[in-house]
Amino acid sequence: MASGLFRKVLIANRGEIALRVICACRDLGIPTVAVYSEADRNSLPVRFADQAICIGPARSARSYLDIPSIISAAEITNVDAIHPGYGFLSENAGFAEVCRDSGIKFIGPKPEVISSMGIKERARAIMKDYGVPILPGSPGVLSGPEEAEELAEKIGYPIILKASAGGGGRGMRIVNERSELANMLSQAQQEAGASFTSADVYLEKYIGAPRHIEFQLLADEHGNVEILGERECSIQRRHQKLLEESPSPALRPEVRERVSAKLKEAIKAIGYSNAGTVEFLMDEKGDLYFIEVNARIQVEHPVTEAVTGVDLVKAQILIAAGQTLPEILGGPIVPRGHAIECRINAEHPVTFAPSPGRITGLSLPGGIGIRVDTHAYQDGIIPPYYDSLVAKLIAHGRDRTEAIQRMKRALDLFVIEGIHTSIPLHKRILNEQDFVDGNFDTNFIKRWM
Ligand code: MV4
Repeated sequence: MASGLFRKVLIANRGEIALRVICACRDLGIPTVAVYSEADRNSLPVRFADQAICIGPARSARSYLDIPSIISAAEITNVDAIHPGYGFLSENAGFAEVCRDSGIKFIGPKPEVISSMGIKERARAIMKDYGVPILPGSPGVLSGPEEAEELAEKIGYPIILKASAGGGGRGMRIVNERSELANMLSQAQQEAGASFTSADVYLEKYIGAPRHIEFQLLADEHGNVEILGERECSIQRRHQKLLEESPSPALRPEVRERVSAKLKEAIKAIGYSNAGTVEFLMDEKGDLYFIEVNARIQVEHPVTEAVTGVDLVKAQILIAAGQTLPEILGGPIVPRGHAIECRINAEHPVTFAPSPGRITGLSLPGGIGIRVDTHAYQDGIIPPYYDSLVAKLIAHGRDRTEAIQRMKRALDLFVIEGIHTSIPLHKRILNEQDFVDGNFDTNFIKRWM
Protein backbone atom coordinates (compact mmCIF):
# COMPACT_ATOMS: atom_id res chain seq x y z
CA MET A 1 0.00 0.00 0.00
CA ALA A 2 1.86 3.05 -1.26
CA SER A 3 1.05 6.14 0.90
CA GLY A 4 -0.41 3.75 3.52
CA LEU A 5 -3.66 3.79 1.56
CA PHE A 6 -4.98 1.49 -1.12
CA ARG A 7 -3.11 0.69 -4.35
CA LYS A 8 -6.30 0.73 -6.41
CA VAL A 9 -10.06 0.71 -5.66
CA LEU A 10 -12.78 -1.07 -7.67
CA ILE A 11 -16.25 0.48 -7.61
CA ALA A 12 -18.96 -2.18 -7.62
CA ASN A 13 -21.73 0.19 -8.67
CA ARG A 14 -22.97 2.51 -11.43
CA GLY A 15 -24.45 5.95 -12.00
CA GLU A 16 -23.93 9.00 -9.84
CA ILE A 17 -22.58 7.08 -6.83
CA ALA A 18 -19.88 5.40 -8.95
CA LEU A 19 -18.79 8.89 -10.04
CA ARG A 20 -18.97 10.11 -6.43
CA VAL A 21 -16.58 7.34 -5.33
CA ILE A 22 -14.22 8.10 -8.26
CA CYS A 23 -14.11 11.74 -7.05
CA ALA A 24 -13.17 10.69 -3.49
CA CYS A 25 -10.46 8.33 -4.80
CA ARG A 26 -9.02 11.07 -7.03
CA ASP A 27 -8.90 13.45 -4.07
CA LEU A 28 -6.90 10.76 -2.24
CA GLY A 29 -4.66 9.99 -5.23
CA ILE A 30 -5.96 6.42 -5.52
CA PRO A 31 -6.45 4.92 -9.03
CA THR A 32 -9.89 3.44 -9.75
CA VAL A 33 -11.51 0.60 -11.67
CA ALA A 34 -15.08 0.92 -12.92
CA VAL A 35 -17.12 -2.19 -13.63
CA TYR A 36 -20.07 -1.81 -15.98
CA SER A 37 -22.92 -3.68 -17.63
CA GLU A 38 -23.45 -3.61 -21.39
CA ALA A 39 -26.14 -0.93 -20.82
CA ASP A 40 -23.59 1.39 -19.18
CA ARG A 41 -20.76 1.06 -21.71
CA ASN A 42 -20.92 4.79 -22.59
CA SER A 43 -21.40 6.05 -19.02
CA LEU A 44 -19.31 8.70 -17.25
CA PRO A 45 -17.91 6.36 -14.55
CA VAL A 46 -16.46 4.23 -17.37
CA ARG A 47 -14.93 7.32 -18.95
CA PHE A 48 -13.47 8.81 -15.77
CA ALA A 49 -12.17 5.71 -13.96
CA ASP A 50 -8.55 4.79 -14.69
CA GLN A 51 -9.65 1.36 -15.92
CA ALA A 52 -13.03 -0.14 -16.81
CA ILE A 53 -14.17 -3.74 -17.15
CA CYS A 54 -17.46 -5.05 -18.56
CA ILE A 55 -18.96 -7.54 -16.09
CA GLY A 56 -22.06 -8.69 -17.97
CA PRO A 57 -25.39 -7.88 -19.58
CA ALA A 58 -27.81 -5.10 -18.56
CA ARG A 59 -29.81 -7.18 -16.05
CA SER A 60 -28.28 -6.45 -12.58
CA ALA A 61 -28.52 -10.09 -11.48
CA ARG A 62 -25.94 -10.88 -14.17
CA SER A 63 -23.74 -7.78 -13.72
CA TYR A 64 -23.83 -5.47 -10.66
CA LEU A 65 -25.10 -8.33 -8.44
CA ASP A 66 -22.87 -11.03 -9.95
CA ILE A 67 -20.28 -11.66 -7.22
CA PRO A 68 -17.97 -13.99 -9.23
CA SER A 69 -17.82 -11.48 -12.14
CA ILE A 70 -16.94 -8.62 -9.81
CA ILE A 71 -14.31 -10.60 -7.90
CA SER A 72 -12.76 -11.70 -11.24
CA ALA A 73 -12.61 -8.06 -12.36
CA ALA A 74 -10.96 -7.17 -9.04
CA GLU A 75 -8.36 -9.91 -9.41
CA ILE A 76 -7.57 -9.12 -13.06
CA THR A 77 -7.04 -5.43 -12.26
CA ASN A 78 -5.12 -6.17 -9.04
CA VAL A 79 -7.18 -3.87 -6.78
CA ASP A 80 -6.84 -4.16 -3.01
CA ALA A 81 -10.23 -2.67 -2.09
CA ILE A 82 -13.84 -2.56 -3.34
CA HIS A 83 -16.33 0.24 -2.68
CA PRO A 84 -19.90 -1.08 -3.04
CA GLY A 85 -21.76 2.28 -3.15
CA TYR A 86 -25.44 1.94 -2.15
CA GLY A 87 -27.99 -0.71 -3.20
CA PHE A 88 -26.69 -3.74 -5.16
CA LEU A 89 -24.10 -5.58 -2.97
CA SER A 90 -23.57 -2.81 -0.41
CA GLU A 91 -25.24 -4.68 2.48
CA ASN A 92 -24.54 -8.21 1.28
CA ALA A 93 -22.61 -9.95 4.09
CA GLY A 94 -21.78 -12.85 1.75
CA PHE A 95 -20.09 -10.47 -0.67
CA ALA A 96 -18.13 -8.79 2.15
CA GLU A 97 -17.00 -12.27 3.22
CA VAL A 98 -15.92 -13.29 -0.30
CA CYS A 99 -13.91 -10.05 -0.49
CA ARG A 100 -12.20 -10.86 2.82
CA ASP A 101 -11.45 -14.45 1.66
CA SER A 102 -9.98 -13.03 -1.58
CA GLY A 103 -7.68 -10.65 0.29
CA ILE A 104 -9.63 -7.59 -0.90
CA LYS A 105 -10.77 -4.95 1.60
CA PHE A 106 -14.53 -4.43 1.48
CA ILE A 107 -15.14 -0.72 2.18
CA GLY A 108 -17.89 -1.26 4.72
CA PRO A 109 -18.55 -2.98 8.05
CA LYS A 110 -17.29 -6.48 8.88
CA PRO A 111 -19.50 -9.26 7.39
CA GLU A 112 -20.66 -10.35 10.88
CA VAL A 113 -21.82 -6.81 11.66
CA ILE A 114 -23.66 -6.46 8.31
CA SER A 115 -25.44 -9.76 9.08
CA SER A 116 -26.44 -8.83 12.60
CA MET A 117 -27.80 -5.39 11.56
CA GLY A 118 -29.75 -7.17 8.78
CA ILE A 119 -31.71 -9.14 11.41
CA LYS A 120 -34.03 -6.31 12.40
CA GLU A 121 -35.40 -7.64 15.70
CA ARG A 122 -31.82 -8.37 16.80
CA ALA A 123 -30.70 -4.81 15.97
CA ARG A 124 -33.75 -3.64 17.94
CA ALA A 125 -32.79 -5.72 20.99
CA ILE A 126 -29.18 -4.45 20.90
CA MET A 127 -30.31 -0.81 20.68
CA LYS A 128 -32.70 -1.35 23.62
CA ASP A 129 -29.83 -2.81 25.69
CA TYR A 130 -27.84 0.40 25.20
CA GLY A 131 -30.72 2.71 26.06
CA VAL A 132 -31.65 3.77 22.51
CA PRO A 133 -35.45 4.26 22.56
CA ILE A 134 -37.51 1.60 20.73
CA LEU A 135 -41.27 1.23 20.30
CA PRO A 136 -43.17 -1.25 22.49
CA GLY A 137 -43.10 -4.59 20.69
CA SER A 138 -42.12 -8.26 20.77
CA PRO A 139 -38.82 -9.06 22.50
CA GLY A 140 -37.79 -11.10 19.44
CA VAL A 141 -39.29 -13.19 16.65
CA LEU A 142 -42.97 -14.11 17.12
CA SER A 143 -43.50 -17.79 18.00
CA GLY A 144 -47.10 -17.83 16.72
CA PRO A 145 -50.54 -16.17 16.80
CA GLU A 146 -51.03 -16.79 20.55
CA GLU A 147 -47.92 -14.84 21.53
CA ALA A 148 -48.76 -12.12 18.97
CA GLU A 149 -52.33 -11.71 20.30
CA GLU A 150 -51.16 -11.54 23.89
CA LEU A 151 -48.50 -8.90 23.10
CA ALA A 152 -50.82 -6.85 20.88
CA GLU A 153 -53.46 -6.80 23.63
CA LYS A 154 -50.89 -5.48 26.07
CA ILE A 155 -49.45 -2.86 23.66
CA GLY A 156 -52.79 -1.80 22.17
CA TYR A 157 -53.87 -1.73 18.50
CA PRO A 158 -52.91 -0.78 15.85
CA ILE A 159 -49.71 -2.81 15.66
CA ILE A 160 -47.39 -3.53 12.73
CA LEU A 161 -45.88 -6.88 11.73
CA LYS A 162 -42.43 -6.65 10.16
CA ALA A 163 -40.22 -9.22 8.45
CA SER A 164 -37.03 -9.85 10.41
CA ALA A 165 -34.97 -9.85 7.20
CA GLY A 166 -37.08 -7.13 5.54
CA GLY A 167 -36.50 -3.39 5.53
CA GLY A 168 -37.25 -0.46 3.31
CA GLY A 169 -40.97 -1.12 3.73
CA ARG A 170 -41.25 -4.59 2.21
CA GLY A 171 -43.09 -7.38 4.03
CA MET A 172 -45.01 -5.25 6.54
CA ARG A 173 -48.65 -5.63 7.72
CA ILE A 174 -50.66 -3.15 9.77
CA VAL A 175 -53.15 -4.82 12.11
CA ASN A 176 -56.05 -2.76 13.49
CA GLU A 177 -57.81 -5.33 15.69
CA ARG A 178 -57.46 -8.76 17.25
CA SER A 179 -59.75 -10.49 14.70
CA GLU A 180 -57.29 -9.71 11.86
CA LEU A 181 -54.10 -10.69 13.62
CA ALA A 182 -53.76 -14.46 13.07
CA ASN A 183 -54.43 -14.15 9.33
CA MET A 184 -52.15 -11.16 8.88
CA LEU A 185 -49.38 -12.95 10.76
CA SER A 186 -49.51 -15.98 8.51
CA GLN A 187 -49.60 -13.69 5.41
CA ALA A 188 -46.59 -11.75 6.68
CA GLN A 189 -44.67 -14.96 7.45
CA GLN A 190 -45.49 -16.39 4.02
CA GLU A 191 -44.43 -13.21 2.23
CA ALA A 192 -41.24 -12.94 4.28
CA GLY A 193 -40.35 -16.58 3.53
CA ALA A 194 -40.88 -16.02 -0.20
CA SER A 195 -39.05 -12.66 -0.44
CA PHE A 196 -36.26 -12.83 2.13
CA THR A 197 -33.73 -15.19 3.68
CA SER A 198 -36.06 -15.90 6.62
CA ALA A 199 -39.82 -16.18 7.33
CA ASP A 200 -39.37 -14.65 10.81
CA VAL A 201 -41.70 -11.81 11.78
CA TYR A 202 -41.77 -9.45 14.79
CA LEU A 203 -44.27 -6.93 16.07
CA GLU A 204 -44.26 -3.25 17.07
CA LYS A 205 -46.75 -0.58 18.08
CA TYR A 206 -47.84 1.18 14.86
CA ILE A 207 -47.31 4.93 14.41
CA GLY A 208 -49.77 6.22 11.80
CA ALA A 209 -48.25 9.56 10.80
CA PRO A 210 -44.56 9.46 11.73
CA ARG A 211 -41.70 11.57 10.56
CA HIS A 212 -38.69 9.67 9.27
CA ILE A 213 -35.48 10.96 10.83
CA GLU A 214 -32.09 9.26 10.45
CA PHE A 215 -28.74 9.87 12.14
CA GLN A 216 -25.49 9.81 10.14
CA LEU A 217 -22.48 8.30 11.87
CA LEU A 218 -18.86 7.46 11.21
CA ALA A 219 -17.11 4.68 13.12
CA ASP A 220 -13.50 3.57 12.75
CA GLU A 221 -11.88 0.18 13.42
CA HIS A 222 -10.44 1.39 16.75
CA GLY A 223 -13.68 2.05 18.64
CA ASN A 224 -14.12 5.75 17.83
CA VAL A 225 -17.64 6.86 16.85
CA GLU A 226 -18.91 10.28 15.75
CA ILE A 227 -22.55 11.23 15.14
CA LEU A 228 -22.88 13.81 12.35
CA GLY A 229 -26.38 15.05 13.07
CA GLU A 230 -29.60 13.89 11.46
CA ARG A 231 -31.48 14.06 8.18
CA GLU A 232 -35.21 14.60 7.85
CA CYS A 233 -36.47 12.15 5.17
CA SER A 234 -40.25 12.32 5.57
CA ILE A 235 -40.92 13.64 2.05
CA GLN A 236 -41.22 10.28 0.29
CA ARG A 237 -43.61 8.28 -1.85
CA ARG A 238 -44.01 4.52 -1.51
CA HIS A 239 -40.74 4.27 0.45
CA GLN A 240 -38.84 6.21 -2.24
CA LYS A 241 -37.39 9.35 -0.71
CA LEU A 242 -37.89 12.48 -2.81
CA LEU A 243 -36.36 15.26 -0.70
CA GLU A 244 -34.11 15.19 2.38
CA GLU A 245 -32.79 17.94 4.63
CA SER A 246 -30.54 18.57 7.60
CA PRO A 247 -31.15 19.53 10.33
CA SER A 248 -34.73 18.27 10.78
CA PRO A 249 -37.12 21.20 11.30
CA ALA A 250 -38.90 19.08 13.94
CA LEU A 251 -36.16 17.63 16.15
CA ARG A 252 -35.73 19.21 19.58
CA PRO A 253 -32.05 19.80 20.47
CA GLU A 254 -32.53 17.96 23.76
CA VAL A 255 -33.80 14.82 21.94
CA ARG A 256 -30.96 15.05 19.38
CA GLU A 257 -28.35 15.14 22.14
CA ARG A 258 -29.85 12.37 24.25
CA VAL A 259 -30.32 9.97 21.31
CA SER A 260 -26.86 10.77 19.82
CA ALA A 261 -25.15 9.94 23.12
CA LYS A 262 -26.95 6.58 23.46
CA LEU A 263 -26.34 5.73 19.79
CA LYS A 264 -22.62 6.34 20.15
CA GLU A 265 -22.40 3.72 22.91
CA ALA A 266 -24.52 1.19 21.00
CA ILE A 267 -22.51 1.54 17.77
CA LYS A 268 -19.25 1.18 19.71
CA ALA A 269 -20.53 -2.00 21.38
CA ILE A 270 -21.67 -3.52 18.08
CA GLY A 271 -18.14 -3.19 16.65
CA TYR A 272 -19.48 -1.22 13.71
CA SER A 273 -16.97 0.44 11.38
CA ASN A 274 -17.78 2.52 8.27
CA ALA A 275 -20.22 5.31 7.55
CA GLY A 276 -23.68 4.26 8.70
CA THR A 277 -27.22 5.49 9.19
CA VAL A 278 -29.60 4.77 12.04
CA GLU A 279 -33.26 5.26 11.15
CA PHE A 280 -35.89 6.49 13.59
CA LEU A 281 -39.59 7.26 13.54
CA MET A 282 -40.76 10.41 15.29
CA ASP A 283 -44.24 10.40 16.84
CA GLU A 284 -46.56 13.42 17.17
CA LYS A 285 -45.01 14.20 20.57
CA GLY A 286 -41.58 14.65 18.95
CA ASP A 287 -40.05 11.52 20.50
CA LEU A 288 -37.76 9.24 18.47
CA TYR A 289 -37.93 5.46 18.20
CA PHE A 290 -35.25 3.29 16.56
CA ILE A 291 -36.34 1.25 13.51
CA GLU A 292 -33.25 0.04 11.62
CA VAL A 293 -29.57 0.45 10.77
CA ASN A 294 -28.35 1.01 7.19
CA ALA A 295 -24.78 -0.29 6.97
CA ARG A 296 -23.84 1.69 3.85
CA ILE A 297 -23.31 5.16 2.42
CA GLN A 298 -26.75 6.50 1.50
CA VAL A 299 -28.10 8.40 -1.49
CA GLU A 300 -28.78 11.47 0.67
CA HIS A 301 -25.29 11.67 2.29
CA PRO A 302 -24.47 15.04 0.57
CA VAL A 303 -26.97 16.83 2.83
CA THR A 304 -24.80 15.91 5.83
CA GLU A 305 -21.63 16.73 3.90
CA ALA A 306 -22.99 20.22 3.22
CA VAL A 307 -23.73 21.05 6.87
CA THR A 308 -20.66 19.34 8.40
CA GLY A 309 -18.04 19.89 5.68
CA VAL A 310 -16.98 16.23 6.06
CA ASP A 311 -16.33 14.15 2.91
CA LEU A 312 -18.15 10.98 3.98
CA VAL A 313 -16.97 8.81 1.07
CA LYS A 314 -13.35 9.81 1.64
CA ALA A 315 -13.88 9.02 5.34
CA GLN A 316 -15.20 5.54 4.43
CA ILE A 317 -12.04 4.83 2.43
CA LEU A 318 -9.70 6.12 5.15
CA ILE A 319 -11.55 4.12 7.82
CA ALA A 320 -11.18 0.96 5.69
CA ALA A 321 -7.47 1.74 5.33
CA GLY A 322 -7.18 1.65 9.14
CA GLN A 323 -7.05 5.37 9.99
CA THR A 324 -8.65 6.73 13.16
CA LEU A 325 -11.51 9.24 13.25
CA PRO A 326 -9.39 11.89 15.02
CA GLU A 327 -6.87 11.61 12.13
CA ILE A 328 -9.61 11.72 9.50
CA LEU A 329 -11.70 14.55 10.97
CA GLY A 330 -8.90 16.63 12.46
CA GLY A 331 -11.13 18.26 15.08
CA PRO A 332 -14.69 18.59 16.32
CA ILE A 333 -17.62 18.56 13.90
CA VAL A 334 -19.48 21.89 13.91
CA PRO A 335 -22.68 21.80 11.81
CA ARG A 336 -23.28 24.99 9.85
CA GLY A 337 -26.53 26.18 8.28
CA HIS A 338 -29.16 24.10 6.54
CA ALA A 339 -29.05 21.81 3.49
CA ILE A 340 -31.74 20.27 1.28
CA GLU A 341 -31.44 17.60 -1.41
CA CYS A 342 -33.93 17.06 -4.24
CA ARG A 343 -33.71 13.71 -5.99
CA ILE A 344 -34.18 14.29 -9.71
CA ASN A 345 -35.63 11.07 -11.12
CA ALA A 346 -36.36 10.08 -14.72
CA GLU A 347 -40.07 9.77 -14.13
CA HIS A 348 -43.26 11.62 -14.88
CA PRO A 349 -43.79 14.33 -12.22
CA VAL A 350 -47.50 13.52 -11.80
CA THR A 351 -47.94 9.81 -12.62
CA PHE A 352 -44.45 8.77 -11.43
CA ALA A 353 -44.22 6.48 -14.49
CA PRO A 354 -40.57 5.71 -15.37
CA SER A 355 -39.20 7.84 -18.19
CA PRO A 356 -35.94 6.34 -19.44
CA GLY A 357 -34.37 7.48 -22.70
CA ARG A 358 -31.90 9.90 -24.27
CA ILE A 359 -31.11 13.25 -22.67
CA THR A 360 -31.34 15.59 -25.67
CA GLY A 361 -30.70 18.81 -23.77
CA LEU A 362 -28.91 19.44 -20.49
CA SER A 363 -27.95 22.52 -18.52
CA LEU A 364 -26.85 22.18 -14.90
CA PRO A 365 -27.41 24.87 -12.26
CA GLY A 366 -24.56 26.15 -10.10
CA GLY A 367 -23.66 29.25 -8.16
CA ILE A 368 -23.31 29.86 -4.45
CA GLY A 369 -24.70 27.13 -2.20
CA ILE A 370 -25.45 24.63 -4.99
CA ARG A 371 -24.05 21.14 -5.63
CA VAL A 372 -25.13 18.72 -8.35
CA ASP A 373 -24.17 15.03 -8.17
CA THR A 374 -25.00 13.41 -11.49
CA HIS A 375 -23.81 11.00 -14.15
CA ALA A 376 -26.01 12.71 -16.75
CA TYR A 377 -24.52 14.31 -19.86
CA GLN A 378 -25.77 15.76 -23.15
CA ASP A 379 -26.95 12.86 -25.43
CA GLY A 380 -26.41 10.34 -22.62
CA ILE A 381 -28.96 7.57 -22.10
CA ILE A 382 -30.88 6.74 -18.92
CA PRO A 383 -31.37 2.97 -19.27
CA PRO A 384 -34.65 1.34 -18.15
CA TYR A 385 -32.99 -1.45 -16.12
CA TYR A 386 -31.95 0.39 -12.97
CA ASP A 387 -33.35 2.92 -10.51
CA SER A 388 -34.43 6.17 -12.08
CA LEU A 389 -32.12 8.60 -10.23
CA VAL A 390 -30.64 11.07 -12.75
CA ALA A 391 -29.21 13.74 -10.45
CA LYS A 392 -29.13 14.96 -6.87
CA LEU A 393 -29.48 18.69 -6.42
CA ILE A 394 -28.20 19.94 -3.06
CA ALA A 395 -28.73 23.48 -1.76
CA HIS A 396 -26.95 24.84 1.31
CA GLY A 397 -27.73 28.10 3.07
CA ARG A 398 -27.21 29.88 6.38
CA ASP A 399 -30.70 28.79 7.41
CA ARG A 400 -33.65 26.80 6.03
CA THR A 401 -35.17 29.83 4.31
CA GLU A 402 -31.97 30.54 2.39
CA ALA A 403 -31.56 26.84 1.48
CA ILE A 404 -35.14 26.80 0.08
CA GLN A 405 -34.51 30.03 -1.90
CA ARG A 406 -31.33 28.62 -3.42
CA MET A 407 -33.01 25.29 -4.21
CA LYS A 408 -35.89 27.06 -6.02
CA ARG A 409 -33.44 29.16 -8.04
CA ALA A 410 -31.39 26.05 -8.97
CA LEU A 411 -34.52 24.06 -9.99
CA ASP A 412 -35.52 26.97 -12.27
CA LEU A 413 -32.09 26.88 -13.93
CA PHE A 414 -31.95 23.07 -14.24
CA VAL A 415 -32.75 21.98 -17.82
CA ILE A 416 -33.17 18.30 -18.72
CA GLU A 417 -34.76 17.63 -22.12
CA GLY A 418 -35.76 14.36 -23.81
CA ILE A 419 -37.05 12.63 -20.67
CA HIS A 420 -39.61 13.52 -17.98
CA THR A 421 -38.15 14.36 -14.58
CA SER A 422 -39.31 15.15 -11.06
CA ILE A 423 -38.07 18.77 -11.34
CA PRO A 424 -41.65 20.18 -11.66
CA LEU A 425 -42.76 18.09 -8.65
CA HIS A 426 -39.97 19.55 -6.50
CA LYS A 427 -40.93 23.09 -7.51
CA ARG A 428 -44.47 22.37 -6.29
CA ILE A 429 -43.29 20.86 -2.99
CA LEU A 430 -41.07 23.88 -2.25
CA ASN A 431 -44.05 26.23 -2.79
CA GLU A 432 -46.34 24.27 -0.46
CA GLN A 433 -47.04 26.21 2.75
CA ASP A 434 -46.90 23.10 4.98
CA PHE A 435 -43.47 22.26 3.57
CA VAL A 436 -42.22 25.83 4.10
CA ASP A 437 -43.55 25.70 7.68
CA GLY A 438 -41.80 22.37 8.33
CA ASN A 439 -45.21 20.93 9.02
CA PHE A 440 -45.25 17.45 7.40
CA ASP A 441 -44.89 13.71 8.02
CA THR A 442 -44.39 10.59 5.84
CA ASN A 443 -47.95 10.95 4.48
CA PHE A 444 -47.28 14.41 2.96
CA ILE A 445 -47.11 13.30 -0.70
CA LYS A 446 -49.98 10.77 -0.44
CA ARG A 447 -52.26 13.35 1.24
CA TRP A 448 -51.38 15.96 -1.32
CA MET A 449 -51.56 14.03 -4.64
C1 MV4 B 1 -43.18 1.71 10.94
C2 MV4 B 1 -44.22 2.61 10.69
C3 MV4 B 1 -45.12 2.85 11.71
N1 MV4 B 1 -44.99 2.23 12.89
N2 MV4 B 1 -43.09 1.11 12.14
C4 MV4 B 1 -41.38 1.68 6.55
C5 MV4 B 1 -40.00 1.41 6.10
C6 MV4 B 1 -39.36 0.66 7.19
N3 MV4 B 1 -37.97 1.01 7.29
C7 MV4 B 1 -40.12 1.04 8.40
N4 MV4 B 1 -41.36 1.63 7.94
C8 MV4 B 1 -42.33 2.00 8.81
N5 MV4 B 1 -42.27 1.42 10.02
C9 MV4 B 1 -43.97 1.37 13.10
N6 MV4 B 1 -43.85 0.76 14.27
C10 MV4 B 1 -44.29 3.24 9.45
C11 MV4 B 1 -43.34 2.93 8.49
C12 MV4 B 1 -43.48 3.64 7.25
C13 MV4 B 1 -42.50 4.56 6.84
C14 MV4 B 1 -41.33 4.78 7.58
C15 MV4 B 1 -40.39 5.68 7.17
C16 MV4 B 1 -40.59 6.39 5.98
C17 MV4 B 1 -41.72 6.18 5.24
C18 MV4 B 1 -42.68 5.26 5.65
C19 MV4 B 1 -43.82 5.07 4.89
C20 MV4 B 1 -44.75 4.16 5.30
C21 MV4 B 1 -44.58 3.45 6.47
